[in-house]
Amino acid sequence: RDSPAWSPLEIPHSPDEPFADYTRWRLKVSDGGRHVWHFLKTDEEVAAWPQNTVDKYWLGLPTGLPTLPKAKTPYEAARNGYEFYQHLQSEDGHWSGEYGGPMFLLPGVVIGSYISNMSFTLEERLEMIRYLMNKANEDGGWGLHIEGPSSMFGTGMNYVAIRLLGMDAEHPVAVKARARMHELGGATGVPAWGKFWFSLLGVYDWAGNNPVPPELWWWIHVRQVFLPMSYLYGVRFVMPENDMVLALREELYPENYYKIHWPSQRNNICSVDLYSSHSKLYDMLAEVLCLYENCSLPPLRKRAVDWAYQLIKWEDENTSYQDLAPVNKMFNLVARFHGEGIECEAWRMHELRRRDFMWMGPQGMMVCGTNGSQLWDTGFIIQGLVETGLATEDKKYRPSLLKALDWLDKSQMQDNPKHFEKAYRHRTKGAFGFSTKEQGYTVSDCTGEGIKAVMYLQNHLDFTPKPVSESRIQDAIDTILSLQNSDGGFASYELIRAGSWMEMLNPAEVFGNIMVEYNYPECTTSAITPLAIFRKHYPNYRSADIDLAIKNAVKYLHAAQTPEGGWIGNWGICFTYAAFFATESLALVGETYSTSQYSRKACEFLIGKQRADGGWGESYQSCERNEWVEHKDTQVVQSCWAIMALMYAKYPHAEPIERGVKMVMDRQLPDGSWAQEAIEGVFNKSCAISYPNFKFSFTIWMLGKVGRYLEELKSSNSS
Ligand code: LAN
Repeated sequence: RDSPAWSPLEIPHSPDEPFADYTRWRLKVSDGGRHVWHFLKTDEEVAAWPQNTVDKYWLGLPTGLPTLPKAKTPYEAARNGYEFYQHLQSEDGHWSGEYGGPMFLLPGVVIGSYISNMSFTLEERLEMIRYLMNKANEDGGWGLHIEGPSSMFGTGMNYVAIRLLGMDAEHPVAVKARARMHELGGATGVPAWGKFWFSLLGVYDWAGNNPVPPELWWWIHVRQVFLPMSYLYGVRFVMPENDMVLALREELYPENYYKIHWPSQRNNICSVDLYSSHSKLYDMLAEVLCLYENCSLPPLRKRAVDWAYQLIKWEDENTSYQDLAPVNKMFNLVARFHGEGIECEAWRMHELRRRDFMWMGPQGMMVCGTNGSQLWDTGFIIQGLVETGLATEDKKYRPSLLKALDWLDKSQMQDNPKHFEKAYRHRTKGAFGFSTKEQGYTVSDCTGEGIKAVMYLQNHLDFTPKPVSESRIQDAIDTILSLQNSDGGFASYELIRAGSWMEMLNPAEVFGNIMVEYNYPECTTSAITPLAIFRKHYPNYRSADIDLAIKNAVKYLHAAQTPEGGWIGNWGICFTYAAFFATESLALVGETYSTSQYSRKACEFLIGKQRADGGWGESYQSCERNEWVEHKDTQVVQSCWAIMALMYAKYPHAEPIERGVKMVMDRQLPDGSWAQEAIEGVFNKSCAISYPNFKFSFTIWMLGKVGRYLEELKSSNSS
């Protein structure tokens, strides 16, 4: 932070043109799908490492891919889609992609790096600044996510980030952001995680934070984030003061920093930011903990802090220093920096792996929600290709499928975590994670979609080898079964370990439903569909367990359906996403439009939301409010989910489906691709997150299936 690597930069006033030559960026893919963007400095390097289509596409440069003959049928449109999308497959067989959206991740990476004395390259700094300039709202501030209104969390955190990265305080973008921040009341009212980062940096006082209690049994993300927080809070870490820190103390607050009464800031949270306000219970607990903090027993505190440090180390080692997500990663880094300094393995590994989260997009460099969505994107397109028949139609796609199988083979975890039960981890033998094997966390639905893709490739195609043995497939099935909760549903990373009353202790203010695991319709479906496929191919393995698991899961889905006939989506937006999953589960047990009231209600719910242009469109606000909120525009991806849902439900009327299909086909571009529309995903009710590959996987999948569906419908209607 004292080196030239953090010195002030001259920043142009407009972010429209790249700050660092876009023809010099390359995505390096290694180690089972690891993503790192490199900027090539010399012409020799550029000549030796040409830019490929994957680089160009994600950078927003012209790909030069040909114009295709216009599709006349949905199937042709799907084929055109894959003609394009095959070029985005990485050489190791997976599909890579941007995974941005949240606006509190990049500041964590920047502030954490700054504190821990890590630097960025000049080009990374320039393009992160440019990204923030591009993502600033009209009013000068930033939101919780790229489509959200300016909030104190977004504005405060990104203001600090852009300043640390080298923007001058008098740059018009900084001036405008600062004005917005002061209008919002100034940084005293930043939500808890902002208070925490600012305290580490020395621009907020620890006394203005609610105590961070040591280990409580929470949703894994909250647990893993609060773990390093409790360590850092326990030792009251503050980085040494410097000019930047002094300047930020002036800039962040409309009032005099040195006169702020910190203890009364603990529960001061800007109203724009508030999604889940503190419960009385939480506020009371915080008061008690504050009293405890005044008289905490040094030996007890030391034991607690040492134990927290041990758990932090295990988390780092279990995940090759990528950790569960970039939030706990950057806190872990600061904790390790505090514990061991910079001349150590931990610092070096954290520095190296930080880059796995940094992604170059057309508007600059961002930080992704995880180290990528490799498995998730690969799983869906493979299922799409096999189910539609594109996989077998043309021999020319075979290499692409073989490469994907090879990647999936290498991505399955074959062992339990190195530090297992003592680190409170769930089993991982046979599991797939959301991104890469190295990241090392099982997710119920990722294991499901991953093993489904493997079985599709190995058991449904005749030209593929069988690298994933039967016993490895059984391991995956065992992992899935181990994740079912007693009421039949599936959560994300673990079993539900505590009651939802824990939500009363939610301290994060800007998110909802974060304290414990919940059952999710999406995860439940992704878990049971591979069980059903497995049962067909291997009827002798745990078949009674599988039957029961499916039966109980469907019971859970019945109970989770809303009175209107939808399901609330938790990871995608929103009702169309959840319907796509839930109707598939119902179909597994023979529940369709004509046989089941649940399925019929789901269809009627969806049909009721179809728009005049034939498509569907809902806003991310559906997830915040748990009720359907129309988007101003129709969305291709959501339309595909809705049509897929109608097909799973065997919806008997062709006309609405045909209109939806036409809308999706009309939006296909001449090269077979689709343009990026609104953000697709969500988490913790309030934060939207991008899944740009969905516009390929779900269009190709839906269009490739729907032609046959409509034909069958017509022939059965006429007979
Ligand atoms: C993800 C991304 C993938 C997502 C699905 C697989 C889609 C879902 O079906 C299960 C949950 C999971 C794995 C998931 C959980 C929460 C994540 C990791 C994220 C949404 C990506 C980013 C988010 C993470 C928590 C971001 C950091 C924020 C905190 C509140 C700690």
